[in-house]
Order: sequence, then structure tokens, then C-alpha cells
Amino acid sequence: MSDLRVAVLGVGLIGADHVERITTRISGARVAVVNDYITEKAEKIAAGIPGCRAIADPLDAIADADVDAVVLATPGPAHEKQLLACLEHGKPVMCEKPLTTDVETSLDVVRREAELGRRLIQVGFMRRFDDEYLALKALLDDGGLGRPLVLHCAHRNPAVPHNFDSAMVVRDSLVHEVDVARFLFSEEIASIQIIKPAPNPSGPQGLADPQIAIMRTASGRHVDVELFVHTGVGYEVRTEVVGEKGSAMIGLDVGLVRKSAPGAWGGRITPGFRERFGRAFDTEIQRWVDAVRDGSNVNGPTAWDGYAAAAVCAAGVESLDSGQPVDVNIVARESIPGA
Ligand code: ISE
Repeated sequence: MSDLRVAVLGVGLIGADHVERITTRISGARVAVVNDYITEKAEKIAAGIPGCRAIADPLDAIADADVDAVVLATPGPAHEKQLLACLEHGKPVMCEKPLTTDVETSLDVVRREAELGRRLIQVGFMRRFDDEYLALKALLDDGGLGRPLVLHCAHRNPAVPHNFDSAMVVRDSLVHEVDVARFLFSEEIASIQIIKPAPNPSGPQGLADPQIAIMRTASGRHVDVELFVHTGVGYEVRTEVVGEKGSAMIGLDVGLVRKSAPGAWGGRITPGFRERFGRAFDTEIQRWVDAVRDGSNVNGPTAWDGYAAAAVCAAGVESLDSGQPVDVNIVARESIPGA
């Protein structure tokens, strides 16, 4: 079987990573087309990959006869139109989060895919492919902690770009923890409250950072998340589940622990998401490529997972303003056959 011909749309940070991983580490696929709103950037990348072309219009790239499947790493606001184009052309697509930037359009995408009667959309919640999260999930599913009751998460980034605002902390960062909670507990989130403690004076002016998110699942379990996206320290993503028979924690950064003079000990804090989740991204893309090649198209989070996360984050942004708990408004999954 010949290699899957992939179009990568958006070759900024994560898109450029995907181009590199597909070209150097993923088997069964090659990057056939790249696209970016900065045309020269796409052309430069295409020039370095044998058989790869830059196509200036993202919709032309999706429709191109030499493209079998699409990786969407464009900014969130572009996703709706591009996802619908993928559905129209019957092209499997791996869409970086968010699915779309609001609940209505996310739900519309879920409905349109369901109408087709086959899955074409996978959403890039890469933590579901990380060894530590998988070990934690296996422990929970095997009943190792008895009934899981509480989830504590810390999501700390060293810094964020200048355009990062308080709502992006919810939509861009918390969204991962929302998916982790849904994944680990296998149920939907029913309500969310965002608390804004005194902000870090060394952070960007006007940014509500840190934030504390408190969520309640449909069955009443508790989830809390410390979001702190401008710590100046490193990339710290920790997750602890407390169950009826004990607790388990991942993300401890326990690599090499060194002791040295004068009386100090310690190791290295992971500097960024690439170091922490690079392998998970590789696994995610390899599994997606394999799924597209065997015709199942999706092996991971679906459009529904993207929609459910969008619904929680929309309620989170509402709570960010009011400070009050907000119920998550999510349609019954059974009302969309095939979703
Ligand atoms: C970013 O978009 C990511 O996806 C990172 O994984 C996350 O840690 C960061 O907070 C987000 O801004």
C-alpha cells in the first residue's frame, strides 16, 4: 500500500512539528501538501520535502486530488470551515484542539459528521496517548483505586504569548484537563466554576493567572485544576486521582535526581510541551495514520469529545466573568445517532 498523502494546514508551532514528525518518524505517510496564511513559510517548508507542494488556499489544499487526509493545525477560528470542507470531500482529518471555538459550531460539526454515517474527524487531545496517562487510566479501569472520587490537576506553563487572555487560559489550557477528566472518569462534566485568586504580579498585565477551576461530573465526582500559565519556571502538568482505595499521581518530573554541594538536591523541570508530550504526539499521529490507512479513520478522541470539551469551556468562560458555578449545557449524545 502506498504512503498516505497528508496535507498539513497551518505550519506554525505545532503544525511544523507535525510536518517534521510525519516526514521523519511516522511510517506509512508523507507530507504531500502544506499550507499557511504566511505563504512564504509554507513554500519554504515544502521546498525541503521531496514531493511536497505549498498550496495557498486551505480549501484548495483539502480538495486537492493528491491529498488523502488532512492535519489541521490552523488557528481555532478557521477550523469550522475547514472541517466542513474535509467532511464534504470525505477526507479524514486530525484536528488540533479546539474542534471549533464555540459550542454551536462544534455541535454542528458533530451533527454533519454523524449524518455522513462514518467517522472522519479525530481531535488532537494528545494526552490520551501519553504513557503516564494511559497507565493511570488502566489502573482506574482495573479497579486499582476502587471507585475514583476526586481528581486534582496542576497545569503550569513557563510563559504564554502576548495575545493570551484570561479566556484563553480556559479555552486553550484548561481544555486539556477537561478532556483528561472526561477520559479518566468516562463521564461528562456537569458544572464548572472558575475562581480568580490574586494574580501573579510578574505575569502579563490584566491576565487572570493563576485560575482555579472546580468541576463536578455528572455522577457528582470532584475535579479541581490549578491553571498557572506564566510561572517563569517550567512545564509542570500533574494529575492525581484519589479513589476509595488509595491515590495515584503522574507528572512528577522524576528523572535524574542529583545531589550536590552545598547540600542541595534536585532534578530538571520539563521545559515545555514538546519535551513532556513529544512521544504522545508521535503515537497519536502514527495511530491516526494507521487508522486512516485501514479505513477506520479515527483512533482516539472524536468530534464528540471536541464538542463536549467546548461546552465545558464555554461554561468556564461564563464563570470566569461571574465567579459563580455554571451548569454545562450539553445535548444528549443519543439524540445524534452515530455521534
Ligand atoms: C497550549 O495551546 C497547549 O496545548 C499546551 O499543551 C498547554 O499546556 C498550553 O497551556 C496551551 O496554551
